[in-house]
Amino acid sequence: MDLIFATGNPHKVTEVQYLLPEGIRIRTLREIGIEEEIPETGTTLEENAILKAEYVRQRSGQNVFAEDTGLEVKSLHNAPGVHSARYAGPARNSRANLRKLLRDMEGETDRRARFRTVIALILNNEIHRFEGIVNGHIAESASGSGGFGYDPVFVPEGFDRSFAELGDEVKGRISHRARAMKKMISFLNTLRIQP
Ligand code: ITT
Repeated sequence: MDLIFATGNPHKVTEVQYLLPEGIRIRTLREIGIEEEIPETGTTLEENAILKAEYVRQRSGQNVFAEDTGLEVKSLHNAPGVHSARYAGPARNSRANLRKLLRDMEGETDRRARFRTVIALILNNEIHRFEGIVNGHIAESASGSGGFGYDPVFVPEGFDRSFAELGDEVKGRISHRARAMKKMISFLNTLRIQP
């Protein structure tokens, strides 16, 4: 099965490739000639995931999925959430976002947070949604060089190191994205065994 993954983020592509079983092949936006940035004007992760998938579905006419991810910090009333990419401003600079987050959390003792991913899959014109969540907390400072985005400050539950320190194998097993992807893959597998 061929699916387009509607993302402009190469880190997401790498993580998703790692999780895919043999029978599912993804094609990237670059491969199908979509280079522009897709507008993300929704107010929820779900809306943005659907917007991205719809945009590419309309231009390609093919089956497609997109995902939107947010970091939800309890003491910040679930910010940055849907605004995670632009937390420190429109430049979408990951380092600046991370610095702002650590500043906003200075002196805060409740550091509970979660990553949440919503996938929107458009298959034969029908939309299907899959959610993945990983709970954890925000470290006092950044550490590690793996992953991307907020990974250097996010410590998943059951571990004492950040996603950026834990590396691909752990992230591929327990992350928000891995959990949402596993749900989508199970769904696709149920379609394949139907007569
Ligand atoms: P799309 O083209 O798929 O929209 P994006 O990078 O804009 O790519 P999002 O809007 O979903 O993706 O990302 C929101 C922000 O959250 C962005 O700043 C990312 O760096 C960050 N982020 C997303 N997934 C992450 C992960 O697994 N670990 C750490 N940070 C992540």
